[in-house]
Amino acid sequence: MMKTSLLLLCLVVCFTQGEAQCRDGWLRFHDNCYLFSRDRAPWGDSAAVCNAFHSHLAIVESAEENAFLKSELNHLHGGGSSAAYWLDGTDIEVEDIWRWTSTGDKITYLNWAANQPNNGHASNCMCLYGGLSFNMADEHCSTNYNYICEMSAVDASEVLG
Ligand SMILES: [Ca+2]
Ligand SMILES: [Ca+2]
Repeated sequence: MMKTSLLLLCLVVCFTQGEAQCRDGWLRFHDNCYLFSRDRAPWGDSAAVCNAFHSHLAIVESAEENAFLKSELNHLHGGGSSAAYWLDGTDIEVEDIWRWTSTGDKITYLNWAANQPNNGHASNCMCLYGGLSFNMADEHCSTNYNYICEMSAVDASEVLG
């Protein structure tokens, strides 16, 4: 009887962990969940909102992930949008050395739009820029833009639980 209960408990717990889910409103891509904001805020405030959701501004680590984000943004906005979405990248520490804020890692995958980054010390925050086909651009951190939050689906499930 005891063994049966433990087995049932394991079935429930193990199944739940295997089926890590995103929260309502978040989109799944591989092992991560993404929130595309409807509101606009400066880069720092955007990061704070993501942190409040136990997430961080999106970290783009591969061409595949970049393609997913671009595809969703084009779906949301259609072509020719002037919207822009903050990412986690910054060169605020050392000009032209871009790092992901949440990890401190130097950025290895970069998909800058043509002629970007182009604003030097004036622009130290990274976004996906609609006017440039949602490729990466450096922008003034104080600009009010949309933002993308990202968290692992496993973390999302734990927060849900
Ligand atoms: Ca800069
Ligand atoms: Ca720029």
